[in-house]
Amino acid sequence: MGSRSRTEVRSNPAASRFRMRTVRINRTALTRNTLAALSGLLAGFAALTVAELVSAAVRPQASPVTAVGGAAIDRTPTGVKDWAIRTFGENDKIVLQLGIVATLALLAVAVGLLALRHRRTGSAAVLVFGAVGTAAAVSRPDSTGFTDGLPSLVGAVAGAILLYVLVGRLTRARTAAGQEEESGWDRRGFLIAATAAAAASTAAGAVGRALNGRSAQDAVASRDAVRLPAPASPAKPVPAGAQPRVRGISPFTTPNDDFYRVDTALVIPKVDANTWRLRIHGKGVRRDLEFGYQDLLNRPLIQREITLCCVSNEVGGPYIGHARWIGVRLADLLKEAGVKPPSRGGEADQIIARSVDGMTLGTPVEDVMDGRDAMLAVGMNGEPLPFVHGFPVRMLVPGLYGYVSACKWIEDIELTTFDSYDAYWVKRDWAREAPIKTQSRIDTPKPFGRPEAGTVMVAGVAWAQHRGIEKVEIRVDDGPWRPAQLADQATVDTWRQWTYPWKATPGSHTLTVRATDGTGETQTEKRTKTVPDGASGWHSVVVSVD
Ligand SMILES: Nc1nc2c(c(=O)[nH]1)N[C@H]1C(S)=C(S)[C@@H](COP(=O)(O)O)O[C@H]1N2
Ligand SMILES: [Mo]
Repeated sequence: MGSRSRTEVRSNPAASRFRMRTVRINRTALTRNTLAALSGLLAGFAALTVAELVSAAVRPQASPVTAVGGAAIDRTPTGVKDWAIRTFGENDKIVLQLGIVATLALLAVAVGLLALRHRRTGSAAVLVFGAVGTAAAVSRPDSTGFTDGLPSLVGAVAGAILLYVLVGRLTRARTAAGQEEESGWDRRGFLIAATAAAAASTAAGAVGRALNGRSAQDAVASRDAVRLPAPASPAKPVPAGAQPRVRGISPFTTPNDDFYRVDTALVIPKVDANTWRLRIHGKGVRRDLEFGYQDLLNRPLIQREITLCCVSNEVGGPYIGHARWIGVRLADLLKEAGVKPPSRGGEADQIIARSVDGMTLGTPVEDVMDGRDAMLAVGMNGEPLPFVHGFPVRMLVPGLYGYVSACKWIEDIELTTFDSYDAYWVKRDWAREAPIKTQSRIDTPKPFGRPEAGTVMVAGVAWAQHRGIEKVEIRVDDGPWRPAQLADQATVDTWRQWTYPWKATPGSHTLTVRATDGTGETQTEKRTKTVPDGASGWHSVVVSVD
């Protein structure tokens, strides 16, 4: 393309020789700094993509972004984590990952600029970051040992070498006196090395991604092959009257795709049901038990309507959902293992459920064995558990917040005591025991809605799992509390919909709701934060009637 001759065009008769030269040196310095920054980015990219490739040989979870991200989640102060869940909701992990990538990019640029000045120090810095990734990966709770450190380690070595080579092309052109010569650096060599590195990294990343994806395929195939047996104990049919026909009210059953998700998993665990095992062991266990997935399906299954709720749900918040679950009664398994509840002299008062990603959740043994339908669930709304909701098996205990009961991707049940072990969230300021608080929510009208004067259908949900809902009341502005109309209650473990036909008059109005549970206790007006054991207070909505 005749590029030589094109770059030789230099015609700026107005500029003095001197100025020409200063400008060119500055421009060269600028170019070299830019290319050094680019070298840093390329080295970072190479480190991550090589790590991705190596992680395919180890485990996908051992890749540095996942490991560092996981470590960051575990170290995030409870208040910040709770804020992130509330603010970003289901997107909190994407936000975190973008944050990590942006941080890494900034560091990479800094390391590139450093390397231009101190070539070895720059490469050493890459190795230091690699060491951080290695340490994070090896110390993850689900780490399988030192091999988990390999992706970060090998990636960092690749990145360090690449940075050394690239910056070498930029610094070659020093004269003996140490002066920089404008045309001296190895432009061609840099371009070739950089292009080759970018291409090789992209390829490594693509192959790594593909291989990591393949390891999930067995899990996907195992889920596709599941045929859930008919339950030995079917759920009581949900009465038709449980679902008022009001636009804007939450459906009684939450479709799986709309079901809220709260967990710490950056990569959703894809567990192969064919190799999955669950162990039950610990204090007061007379016979250790171990099951495979099919062993569970071969047992008598119970099917139950259960509403699940997160302790991070603020008053009026969205982290609640209802499904029809199918699974094995957990109390039966515990009895088979010889476990007795504390009230009957059992040694253990706490169950620690562990997931394949190292999460621990602590549940009172007493609650699981008091006759309620605590289960190891395998199905949700007629299908095998979706991966995000814990395939192949999760725990559920009606009446308890998810963080003390609903372990997804469960693989181990250990009987222990509350005195001797604190589970993951308990170490992070949340309460040891957390029954669900009585709550109610106005679904429609929406806050700041503009309904027309006349009869407006106010409607929503109320819940007090395992106690049931006895009454829901509505207050308009500072008026008296008036009973809402309750939909049929499916069971005490489910939420209950309600409606209230309101004669709306023009102007701004505040609608407030409160519920009374099956024990006759009315939900408290006192507002509390979600930490440590769930928000309390009344939900209100301000609307402007036209
Ligand atoms: N393995 C694992 N299980 C977990 C969690 C988690 O972070 N990891 N989060 C718990 C919390 S806080 C809640 S509220 C429920 C949410 O279940 P869902 O995502 O299926 O709605 O799962 C629980 N089980
Ligand atoms: Mo939760």
